[in-house]
Amino acid sequence: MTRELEGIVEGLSLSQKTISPKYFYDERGSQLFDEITELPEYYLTDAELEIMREYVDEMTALIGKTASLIEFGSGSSLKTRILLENLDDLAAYVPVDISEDHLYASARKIRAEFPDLDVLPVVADFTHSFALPSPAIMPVKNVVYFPGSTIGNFEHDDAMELLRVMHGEAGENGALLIGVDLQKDSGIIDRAYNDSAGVTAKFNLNMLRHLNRSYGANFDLESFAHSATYDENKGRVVIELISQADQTFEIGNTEFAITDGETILTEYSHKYTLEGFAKMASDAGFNVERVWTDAAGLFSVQYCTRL
Ligand code: AVJ
Repeated sequence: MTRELEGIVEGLSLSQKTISPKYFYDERGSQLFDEITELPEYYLTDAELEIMREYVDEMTALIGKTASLIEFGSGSSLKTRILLENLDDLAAYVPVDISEDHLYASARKIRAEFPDLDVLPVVADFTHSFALPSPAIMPVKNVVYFPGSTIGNFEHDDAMELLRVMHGEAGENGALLIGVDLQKDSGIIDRAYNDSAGVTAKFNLNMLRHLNRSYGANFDLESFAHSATYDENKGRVVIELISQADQTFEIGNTEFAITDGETILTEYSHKYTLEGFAKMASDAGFNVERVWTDAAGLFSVQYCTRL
């Protein structure tokens, strides 16, 4: 068994059956996620883009001259382009992603759009520290960019660990620019993860299709249903697939039984208060220096410097 398959089997062997959200993103899953970002109910992307467009000048002033921008993720987003268009004197742009194909494809596009920019992609699992490339021009500082509130996928201890990795990669006088979704009226959050067109349901179920196609599983997609509920006390959306029957499924020659109504946890999406995020940042060695929000106060982008 490959280590990846072992990890999947391990998660499905827990009393709360769990599959990591990283298995959402095969080609179809990435397409479905792009569709989610365009849904009227999915406020996160619109709000973050609004913030980037409105405050990019303040962001670039804080980032300063001749910085190296290190993006955690492949950097295919519109938000990254807004930053790059407005940062004309970067020492380098360093997108970091575990998926080599995805990373190199998006790096090629960025190079074509920004021919003067030193684009230095790094294939790495950014949840662990990794070596940074040396740009031709010596950077004045490193600024880690982590948009999209992807931090929300991580439970507290893992989020802390990730912030510490970012702290390490930022280095002396480095900084972090991060998108963080905020706690708000539960109806707004509920609708964002239970859209009326059913795209989020398709996205969630696609994880099983992905495991069937790439990991030799035999999930019956018809007999699982999408569920997303906001736990206000914990400040997180719990996204699950609910079995619609007593049934069995197989993956990597391991058979599992699941009962009618039992769930497979596929994702958490944590929502923060400004105080809650500031506390985590400070525990990881960062000071939140500036917070921007959209006009409706749904989402935040935060500039954190090393303490
Ligand atoms: C990419 C993790 C930020 O939590 O909102 C969207 C993923 N899941 N709809 C999120 C997601 C269901 C998204 N993140």
